Amino acid sequence: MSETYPFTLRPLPYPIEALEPYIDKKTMYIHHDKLTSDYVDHLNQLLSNHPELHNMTLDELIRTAFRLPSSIGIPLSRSASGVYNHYLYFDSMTPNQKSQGSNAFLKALDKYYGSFQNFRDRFTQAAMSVFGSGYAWLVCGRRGPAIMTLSNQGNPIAAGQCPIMCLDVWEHSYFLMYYNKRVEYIGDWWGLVNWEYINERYTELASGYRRADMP
Ligand code: MN3
Repeated sequence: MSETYPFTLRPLPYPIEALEPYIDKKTMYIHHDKLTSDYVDHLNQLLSNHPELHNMTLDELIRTAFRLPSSIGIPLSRSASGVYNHYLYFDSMTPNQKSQGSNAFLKALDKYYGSFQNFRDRFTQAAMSVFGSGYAWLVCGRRGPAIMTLSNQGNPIAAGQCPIMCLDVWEHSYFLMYYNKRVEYIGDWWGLVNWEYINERYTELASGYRRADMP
């Protein structure tokens, strides 16, 4: 994403109730208008005393944070990733899912996972394996798409990877509707994935394999 300091909360790409009945309006309100907004506010607070970081985008901040003294680097990494991760999570969903179709991304999934179903099973297993809070990620590596998990607000950019999509499995993502049943939330989430957006991201990242400077 191209925004820099001072950051403002990016609106959802669909109406707040649009993902019902799978993700309810109240969950989206707390998740976007409250929690993600808090990450934006905290990031701005941290950056207010660091004018040397004011022209950096979120992914530049994530890449830079680990080189800074830990007193600023750790909270900066958490806040910048907290904003980035949520934007990508929200952008990766749509109330108007189109069929996966036949495109470069699906061909890559077939090549590396054998079939879309096998990819889906592996990604679901990864998301279920996150202990406590965190995310399952699909990243674009030199050899193609790869699944990884990170706890809390970890972001693959810090490890030199390019994120394609992510699934938030913090309990606040699903607890109001699904209680402790993460597997049911993940099952419904597959019906919300925005394959057009994911395919565009993958195609852009895979062509030239540049470091992520999106979304
Ligand atoms: Mn969250």
